[in-house]
Amino acid sequence: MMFRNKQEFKKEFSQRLIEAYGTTVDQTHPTEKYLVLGEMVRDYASVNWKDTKVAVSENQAKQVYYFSMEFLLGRMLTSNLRNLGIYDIVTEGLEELGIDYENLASMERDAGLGNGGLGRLAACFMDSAATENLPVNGNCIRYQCGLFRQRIDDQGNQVEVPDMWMRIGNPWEVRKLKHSVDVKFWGNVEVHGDENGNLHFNHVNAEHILAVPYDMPMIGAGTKMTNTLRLWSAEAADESPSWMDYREYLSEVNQICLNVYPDDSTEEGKYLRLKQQYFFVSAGIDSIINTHLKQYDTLDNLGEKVSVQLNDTHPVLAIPELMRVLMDDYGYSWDRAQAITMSVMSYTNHTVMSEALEKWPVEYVQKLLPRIYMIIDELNSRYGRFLNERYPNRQDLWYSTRIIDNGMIHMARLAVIMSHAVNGVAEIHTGLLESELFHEYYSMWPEKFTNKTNGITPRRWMLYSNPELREMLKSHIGKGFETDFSKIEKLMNHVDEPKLQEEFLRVKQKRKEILAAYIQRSTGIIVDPSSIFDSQAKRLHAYKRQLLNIMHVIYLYQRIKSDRNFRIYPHTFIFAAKAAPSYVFAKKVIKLINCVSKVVNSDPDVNGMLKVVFLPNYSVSMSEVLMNGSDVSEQISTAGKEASGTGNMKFMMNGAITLGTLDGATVEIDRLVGRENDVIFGMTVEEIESFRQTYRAMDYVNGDERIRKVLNTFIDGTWNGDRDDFRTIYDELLMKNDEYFVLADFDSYVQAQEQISARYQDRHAWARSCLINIAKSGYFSSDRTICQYADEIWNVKPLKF
Ligand code: KOT
Repeated sequence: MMFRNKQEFKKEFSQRLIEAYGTTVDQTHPTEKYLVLGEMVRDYASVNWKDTKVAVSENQAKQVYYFSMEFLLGRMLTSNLRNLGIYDIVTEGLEELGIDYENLASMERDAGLGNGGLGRLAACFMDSAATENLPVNGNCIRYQCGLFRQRIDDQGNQVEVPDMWMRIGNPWEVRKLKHSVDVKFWGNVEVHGDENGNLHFNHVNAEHILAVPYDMPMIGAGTKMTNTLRLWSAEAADESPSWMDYREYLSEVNQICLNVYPDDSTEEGKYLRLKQQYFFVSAGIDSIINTHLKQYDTLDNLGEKVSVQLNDTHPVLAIPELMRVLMDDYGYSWDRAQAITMSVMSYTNHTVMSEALEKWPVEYVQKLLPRIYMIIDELNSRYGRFLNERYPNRQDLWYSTRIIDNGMIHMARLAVIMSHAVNGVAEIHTGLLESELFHEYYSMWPEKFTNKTNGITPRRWMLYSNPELREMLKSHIGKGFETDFSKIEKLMNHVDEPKLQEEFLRVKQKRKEILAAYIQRSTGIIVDPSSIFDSQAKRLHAYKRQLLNIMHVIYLYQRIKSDRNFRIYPHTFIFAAKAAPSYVFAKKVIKLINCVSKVVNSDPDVNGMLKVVFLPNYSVSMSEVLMNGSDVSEQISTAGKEASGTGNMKFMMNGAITLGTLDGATVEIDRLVGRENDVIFGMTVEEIESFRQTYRAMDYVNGDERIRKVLNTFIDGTWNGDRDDFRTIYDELLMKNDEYFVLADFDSYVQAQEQISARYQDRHAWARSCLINIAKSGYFSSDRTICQYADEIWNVKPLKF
């Protein structure tokens, strides 16, 4: 039974606890209480979940499937309770039972099924789609361990430890054994011709793996819409392959869903990643087909009733897989199968970095997925014939755009050719796709390309995690913005009110105190909440230039040390970042930040002016405290490299000032808030392009004493007594000529930081800028983004029931 009020909740909760654990309520552990509460909430949502499925089917609504290797959900309890509108009943009920809700909520481990922005975007989209009544389902892997948990050792190194996020159980998922499907690897393909001259393909001697789905409800805010995130788990089939010892088979099966992005530096590791990709894609396509056939009994209308969004290239094998099913299992001709597939598929690109563009060696795909390879090869040949007909004198086009090139399968090329829509994730990024990365395709098919600037769910990222700000806004602009976030712009009418400015500063102070307490709990470092909290939180990557940030810190430290009269406004520099386990340079930068932190924080000469904090184990739930407790948002990537960024939006929505380059969505933030309300520095994309040929990092060392002094500390043992430890960083800047223009932008960055300090000291003007940032953040709600996908790519309408 569904509880309708506090009394019923208390009764059911206590009863369920006793029944589940056979002990008194008092004797149960907080993790047990969390689990039982989570299960109750899931069951509560199940009625809407059922109603959603019925409504979709009765209305013959088009369904969207968001295929993504990552879903960085974070914790779900608070978000689910609030979206369902039962947060007050539950938290008050618990209080009356003498149970602290926050303590219980903190038992939930983040579902860290991903590594960065791309995965968090997928999670924001699920929240927004349900809220906007759009039938959008997720498709991913049920990773037993997330990415990894990050520890920092005594020397400041990142150490990876297992992230056993499901140890206490996952109350949100429901195992759906009846929807299991069979996925085939290895083996070979037998071809038979029939009397009509048609070919039949039979995949034999394969390794069969059972894909079992676990469904999680994706609950809309203030609506009944409850979509499904389907996570696939690999289990052993009842037969092992004839050519494999059954124990070897079991261990192969267990590998598939073990963790996110397994190390791919070895051949074995590469096969495993390819296997993961095909595993969740094949299972996902199979289950789409089964659902569709149950309702329509034909696949002729698949293109009208199903859209698949490919979140970068990791799920692009869905394209040949759908072709395979249509042709081999349901007898469609090549041309029909291709037309249907193209009308179903669309592709989002998230990076222009060449090393991140996926390519698979032909022989890997041939061996692991023999039939899929045949289809890709045929697609490539047909693409060649198409080019020949349409551009007979353009051999060059073939060489630069073919799917199979130099023994490698280019997944992004396959995606662009075979999708009806291709999008980038911010205006500048989409522009670069059109003019650079995909320019040949763009000139052939300009209508395929669209921009969909990213967004973030305002619920998790502000309304639920920053109640102080939410209440302040409510009292000035009314409640409307909670359900229609574009209404937050009403705040523009109030930004000049000194009273509101002061109120905002108090709210920010409160959030900074909460962050300060978090910092002390997780690092032992005591920071001053009246100092400027300047944060850079994102994956560690050379192009994101955490190095530029820490070099500026070193520069400040050196000035303080060398000039007794030098004063700066007290500053706390906060970093949070995970580095890929095999990314040597990124790990060095983490170590450098930690070593600098140790030296600076313990130096009495610094006299309260400077603190450096590295927060270990960056995660969604950490961000919920970090972003709204910050004054300054560091978005300092080399222009042209950050596709969009979404952290920039989270900081902005909570009233932080962006200190950034004109890159990704920061360009759009800057345009919306105006140059008086952010601090922009550094070279633009155009400047970098024209400068690249002649750039000599060494000139900046010779020409700038500040840079010279900072760089020297990388080779003189300043930070930990070891002269060689940070030499790789030194070499990257000088021997390898500073690929990301850190030195070229250094002076401009120092000036930008000086502007921040100056502006911060005019408290009213600062608060006014923060309020304008909040007021203008409506555009960055993922509710807006998801509606644009629905209108402009998927052609799906909200489903009201
Ligand atoms: C990872 C591996 C291969 C290809 C792309 C990625 C990737 C890109 N992972 N995360 N991203 C980020 O995606 C975000 C959401 O669109 C962007 O805001 C951000 O700029 C990307 O770096």
